[in-house]
Amino acid sequence: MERTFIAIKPDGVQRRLVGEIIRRFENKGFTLVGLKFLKVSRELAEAHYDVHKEKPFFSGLVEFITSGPVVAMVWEGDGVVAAARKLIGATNPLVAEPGTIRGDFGWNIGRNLIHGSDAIETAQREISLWFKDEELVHWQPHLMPWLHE
Ligand code: D4T
Repeated sequence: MERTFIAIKPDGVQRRLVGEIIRRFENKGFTLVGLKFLKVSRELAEAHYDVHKEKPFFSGLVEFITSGPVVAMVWEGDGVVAAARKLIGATNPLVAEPGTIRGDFGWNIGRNLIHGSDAIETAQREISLWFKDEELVHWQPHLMPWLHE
């Protein structure tokens, strides 16, 4: 089953949006298989944003993600990687559609509330970076027949 990595960044936590964001993923029907609340180390932040290490905003990204607690999650379901990106909205909250998380709650690109893996391969890399295998929970959602034929 397809999985994606989602992180509620320090701005999402400070703004008390944890419940609202989790509710949106639950309502959509995806299954939560991993969840932790942590202060991110510089090492983890730099590894997570490795693809951006040459960009001018890299050091600001690392500073910000390590500045406060983060909620790290793994969600599961057919098509979850692309669907999560749709729930999250465009990188710049100013252009993110209303109805998306960034469109409804964000304003500035450096405070865009949430991260979601951008492809299946990225999701696999990010999940193994943030979670050990034994931290992911295999369970049978009893709602499944009502969500998926
Ligand atoms: P993340 O990775 O946080 O889910 O965001 P996106 O996938 O939507 O966008 P991204 O990888 O291009 O950017 C990562 C992160 O960097 C911030 N950022 C981005 C920034 O501060 N200034 C910029 O000019 C860009 C492009 C926002 C998200």
